[in-house]
Amino acid sequence: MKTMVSGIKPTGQLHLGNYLGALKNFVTYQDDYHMIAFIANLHCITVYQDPKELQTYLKDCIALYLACGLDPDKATIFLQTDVLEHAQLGFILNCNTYLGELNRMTQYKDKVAKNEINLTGGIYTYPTLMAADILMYDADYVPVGDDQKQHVELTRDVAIRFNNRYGETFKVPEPIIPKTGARIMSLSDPSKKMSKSDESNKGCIYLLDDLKIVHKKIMSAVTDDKAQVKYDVHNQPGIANLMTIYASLTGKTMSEIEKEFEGQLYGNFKKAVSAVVCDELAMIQEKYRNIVESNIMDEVLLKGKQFASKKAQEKLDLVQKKIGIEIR
Ligand code: ATP
Ligand code: LTN
Repeated sequence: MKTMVSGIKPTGQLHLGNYLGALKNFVTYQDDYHMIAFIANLHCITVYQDPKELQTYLKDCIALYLACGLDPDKATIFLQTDVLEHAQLGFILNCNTYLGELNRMTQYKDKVAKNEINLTGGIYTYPTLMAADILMYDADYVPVGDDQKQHVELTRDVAIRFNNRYGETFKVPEPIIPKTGARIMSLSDPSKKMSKSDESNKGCIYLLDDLKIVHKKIMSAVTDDKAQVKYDVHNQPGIANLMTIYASLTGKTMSEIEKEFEGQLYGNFKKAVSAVVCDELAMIQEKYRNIVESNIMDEVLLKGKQFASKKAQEKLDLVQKKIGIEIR
């Protein structure tokens, strides 16, 4: 069985973009692949997090993994910090990555370009820790949203370089980007991706949002004055985004959706989008409540930690032997 590895940062409440771009696909893949899905709680502190809020986000994130359908009997679910080898392999990979490569990472470059203050060393070396997460488990594939593609490409380069230097050690992984839903945009500004750090809150649908609020957010999503439900990302980005959400949840194609809403007002289309989103979230939220009550999260994380730790210890040991830092 081929292996997939992916993680989500608990930097806030998970949103529809995380679900459609990543989590929903993890659930689909868990039947045919060994899905290793972890919570990237080290990556999340590369930007300051309020410790109390972080606790809430962490617990919600684990519960949402399960509520969205990840099954601990099929997938391996764990906390990144429960497997100490990630940070150590991250450092080793740092030593095999060039500054020029890290300087080219758009996530870091964007922050520099926006003149964000107090950028940390953690942000800069974020991609090498991510490479460690992936290479540790010999992942064949890495299912992620569009924004993470560049990090997976760097992971490939670092793996190839390491293998050339020290002999075959790492499997070279491939990113898997969903055809629909890889970049869900903000409802209030369709030029920006839907993000946990959305300041206005209006553009982002959180998986645990009250459904009345979800409906409101969708009904007030920014559109245009063209009065046609047509998939045209450049000229009608707001409508294209709503169509993407609708397509991801119904499995319909863009031309089927165009036909379905031909000649109809945007209000009708938005109501239909809201209905499918609310149905999906109602299901997730009900499961979420049951999971929180049942208290199974500790058990799930322990099982995941045990499995992942064994693999990680073996891999780190092999790596350290190859580079000669262990006394044998
Ligand atoms: P933020 O939402 O704060 O910008 P992030 O997207 O950078 O956070 P994560 O929450 O760790 O980071 O992302 C988890 C997964 O969700 C990744 O695979 C990412 O590509 C995907 N993802 C995040 N936002 C979107 C989006 N708007 N559309 C599609 N996929 C997304
Ligand atoms: N960088 C990712 C989160 C992440 C990840 C990973 C994804 C950390 N490690 C390994 C896939 C594989 C993000 O910001 N979304």
